[in-house]
Amino acid sequence: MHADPDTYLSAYALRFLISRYAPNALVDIIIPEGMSVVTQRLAKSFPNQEPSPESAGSAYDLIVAVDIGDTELLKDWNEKLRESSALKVLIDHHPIKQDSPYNRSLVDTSASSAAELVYSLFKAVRVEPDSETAQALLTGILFDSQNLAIAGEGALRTVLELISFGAVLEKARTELRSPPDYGEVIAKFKAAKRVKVYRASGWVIAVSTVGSFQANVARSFVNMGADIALVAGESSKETRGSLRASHRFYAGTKVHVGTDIAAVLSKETGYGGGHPTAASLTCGVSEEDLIRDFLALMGRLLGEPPTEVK
Ligand SMILES: [Mn+2]
Repeated sequence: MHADPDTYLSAYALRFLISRYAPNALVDIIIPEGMSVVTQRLAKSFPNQEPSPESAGSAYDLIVAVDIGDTELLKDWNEKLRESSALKVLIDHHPIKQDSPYNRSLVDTSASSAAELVYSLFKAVRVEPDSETAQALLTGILFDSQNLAIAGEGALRTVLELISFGAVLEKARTELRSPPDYGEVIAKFKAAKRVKVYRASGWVIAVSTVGSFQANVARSFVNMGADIALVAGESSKETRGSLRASHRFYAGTKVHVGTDIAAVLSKETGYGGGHPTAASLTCGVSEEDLIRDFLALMGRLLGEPPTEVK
């Protein structure tokens, strides 16, 4: 998993906090698996610095892990973290694992972002963020809270305080907006032109084919109102399929697109799996056969064979 904006900008603000608190400290931000595309763009406004050569390795006195979710995401740092004699602190809003290697932790799963937890540390040690750091934290909060749509009370209170330190809401929104990917736009329209819509037991099923961006296309069909969508694309050696379903579909049918569909359809000739409402698969049959098998499976799972809507 590449570092998302909440992860990176939380670390960015922590560097400021530690530097204020301990002005002689050398602080490195280490990103074990690199940055996501949107984080890379944000890092132009909020730059990282090369890790100091002195501290390459495990010579740190303090290691703070931020917004990691799962220690496996730390890759080779997993081992370094366990072996290090540093004080190890975890700041996260994901649930903590059992055998956690940390000495201290600030974990609050009700927080909608790690950035708001980092801000609570500023308050705890009475350090005021400068306007740039406040902007970084605000941007992290907006990213993880889907522009505040799923923000909790803590995030909303934090946003107002960050604004009082000079953060600008509109600037954060603008920075998070990605320019459209032309290839993706074309893939969506091509697939939309070829889409077939079925109904079974009241649910709306969309299927289509396109050579790339199958996952994005399937998601946009669900955004258009399909309850479940399969988008397939075949190359010379294999056929790939992406599945997306609405939360309402999962809640209403308990059909898990990863285990009940992707894994089942790919069992004989490939591999596949995923989450309850998002999954993908690779298999050895043609895209037409994959779609036919999918519709037959949907008929069994929903108790009624899908009928095409003309
Ligand atoms: Mn986060």
